[in-house]
Amino acid sequence: MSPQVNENMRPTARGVRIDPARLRARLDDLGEVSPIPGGGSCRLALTDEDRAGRDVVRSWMVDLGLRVQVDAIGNIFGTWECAPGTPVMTGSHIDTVRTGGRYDGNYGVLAGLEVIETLMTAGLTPSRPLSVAVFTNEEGARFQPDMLGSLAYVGGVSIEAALDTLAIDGARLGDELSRIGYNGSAPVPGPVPHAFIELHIEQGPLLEAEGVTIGAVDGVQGISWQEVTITGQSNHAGTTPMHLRRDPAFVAGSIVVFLRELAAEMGGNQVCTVGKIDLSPNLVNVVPAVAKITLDVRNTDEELLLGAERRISEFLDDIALREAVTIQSRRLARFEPVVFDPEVVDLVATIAGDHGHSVKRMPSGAGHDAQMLARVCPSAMIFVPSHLGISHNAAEHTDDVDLVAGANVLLDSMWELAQREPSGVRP
Ligand code: HGY
Ligand code: MN
Ligand code: MN
Repeated sequence: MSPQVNENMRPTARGVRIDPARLRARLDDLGEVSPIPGGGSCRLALTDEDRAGRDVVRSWMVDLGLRVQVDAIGNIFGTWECAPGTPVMTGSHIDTVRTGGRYDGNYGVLAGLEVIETLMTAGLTPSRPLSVAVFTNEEGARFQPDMLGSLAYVGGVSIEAALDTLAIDGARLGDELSRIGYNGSAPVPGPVPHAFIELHIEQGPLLEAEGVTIGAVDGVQGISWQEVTITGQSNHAGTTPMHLRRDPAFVAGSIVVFLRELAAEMGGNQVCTVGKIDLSPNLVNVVPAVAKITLDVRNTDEELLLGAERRISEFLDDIALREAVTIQSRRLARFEPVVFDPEVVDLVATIAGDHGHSVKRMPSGAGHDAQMLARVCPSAMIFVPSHLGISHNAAEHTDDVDLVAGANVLLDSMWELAQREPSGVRP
């Protein structure tokens, strides 16, 4: 379809549509970088696998003639300098969890490149530059907190502190950046974009269950991550009477059960997860000495999230006494709920409707880089359905028709945002 242009209107992107095969091909090519069985990928942040993914995406940016910059925390930016002014930015991440799917993060980055290539091919020039970002360590699986690259980009953490962050495997973030060659020179914090919009799979079941194609995401729930270290007494599994044990594994298991029961009692959007349990010495016939577990606690309401944190802290104090163990807690991440710019959310919903799609306004259960950019510029997100809500799993899937629908909504959203005057930076 050719762009709908008439003599007294600037050509708009409406009617221009992305190339589904080209987007599909890039998703599959990137998905094949460090593949895991089932169609996913494993590219933990700043590993050799992440470097390989970065190199591929950067080469696509260069092929498109974009200005490619890497900043001091390894964020990569490909900018189409087609017009003067501050860019409209899109993007996401390409680092994955160990069991990453093909679309989490990758889709938002590659759809951004697809939007630019579509406009270039159609001979349409937006009113502002368009930029695609690849943010470092969005997942937070190897280095905590998550969204560390975009957090540093908006000045939410100093570059010095970010570079000194230690991985779960002990590596220092700054050393890993240098090792993989992505310790860039562009400044952190970085320049404030005109607006930011991120396209992402929902990673939850709602859109598919309700038969809705596009999510106009109006915010992100609050996130509280902590590492809890439980120290008891290592002992012989056969000779130590039960009443004499100081067993960290039992305490860890009790915390898992408590979190499940707390979430059930609170209901609503409350979610609690123990995703990582490490026992030492981790042997069949030894009562452990130490258990280390991670707690991931989230809610869309800050007061409820604070209440959940208080309940957990009280439980830890109580069980430490009961079981004669010591418990230390280390905060890994804490982000309050974020509300996206209503005008940008409205734009997404309007454009999706113009494209003939059903739309649902909804918060995001997952954290995203957009929640950091929302601190400095008008930001929002576009969701497409995840099959059965599965994500952080190689079985993650979104139908091509939905991937294409989301990318076309991104295209028109970026085009329109480029036309708009800058609004005040969010308070
Ligand atoms: O944990 C999250 O919500 C995101 O995937 N980093
Ligand atoms: Mn993601
Ligand atoms: Mn993720």
